[in-house]
Amino acid sequence: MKNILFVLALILSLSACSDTETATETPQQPNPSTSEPVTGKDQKLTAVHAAETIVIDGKADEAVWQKAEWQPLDNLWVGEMPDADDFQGKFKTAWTEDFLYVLAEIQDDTLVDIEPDGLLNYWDDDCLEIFVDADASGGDHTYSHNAFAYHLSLDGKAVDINPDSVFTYYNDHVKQARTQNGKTSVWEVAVKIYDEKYRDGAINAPNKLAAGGKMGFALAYCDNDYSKEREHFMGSVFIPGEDKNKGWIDAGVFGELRFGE
Ligand SMILES: [Ca+2]
Ligand SMILES: [Ca+2]
Ligand SMILES: [Ca+2]
Ligand SMILES: [Ca+2]
Repeated sequence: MKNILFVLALILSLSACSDTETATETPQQPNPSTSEPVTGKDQKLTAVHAAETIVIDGKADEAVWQKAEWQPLDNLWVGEMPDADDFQGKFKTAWTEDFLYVLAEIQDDTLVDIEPDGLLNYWDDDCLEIFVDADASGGDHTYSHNAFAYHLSLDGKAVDINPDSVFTYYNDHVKQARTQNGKTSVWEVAVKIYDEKYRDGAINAPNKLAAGGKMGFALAYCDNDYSKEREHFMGSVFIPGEDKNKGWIDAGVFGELRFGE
């Protein structure tokens, strides 16, 4: 009997030891070095409501632009990370009932417009790209109006792909002006917000925006200086995975933009 009790005591003691080891081997604290950057709709931005008229002239004279905060354009989507002389970008957003407004300040050492046809390889020219998903649905928008990806060219055009897979000017969706001082351009843009009900060639009414509402949104800049194809594509949101050039395909990678007070 003594032997049995001894064996039982030994088993209990070994079992306690084992539990202690397991507990110490399983850290409960998250490891900060493995945390991922904020991505997609986890990126929450707020556009400031503009009480006054915003004059689209490439000058941030309006009071709303003083109130709105700069957001960085610092996520690499294509190419190699540019140094500060090559590219730097930041932006602000505002809204009224009729428009989403974007103010972007871009520093780019060389401005190029090498594609003579504005509807061909337009992403290889320097251009600002505004992504909008009116209902924040996410999902594929490559050949639909589930979301829009407006490429704003240096000469003031706006291009996206229509549902028949044709590169198309949507100049009447966007009012834009760009001022330039040395290597710094300021783009001031008003975007009408259309949703998936938009029909090319028909008369379409843009959405009315309201406080508390939200949309999918991202901004990007295609920077080319000397190459046949663009050298870098820098975006406002982190896109996980190897292929980060997904904005023109998948509205699910956009951030979320709320219409604030
Ligand atoms: Ca202005
Ligand atoms: Ca550059
Ligand atoms: Ca949508
Ligand atoms: Ca450039």
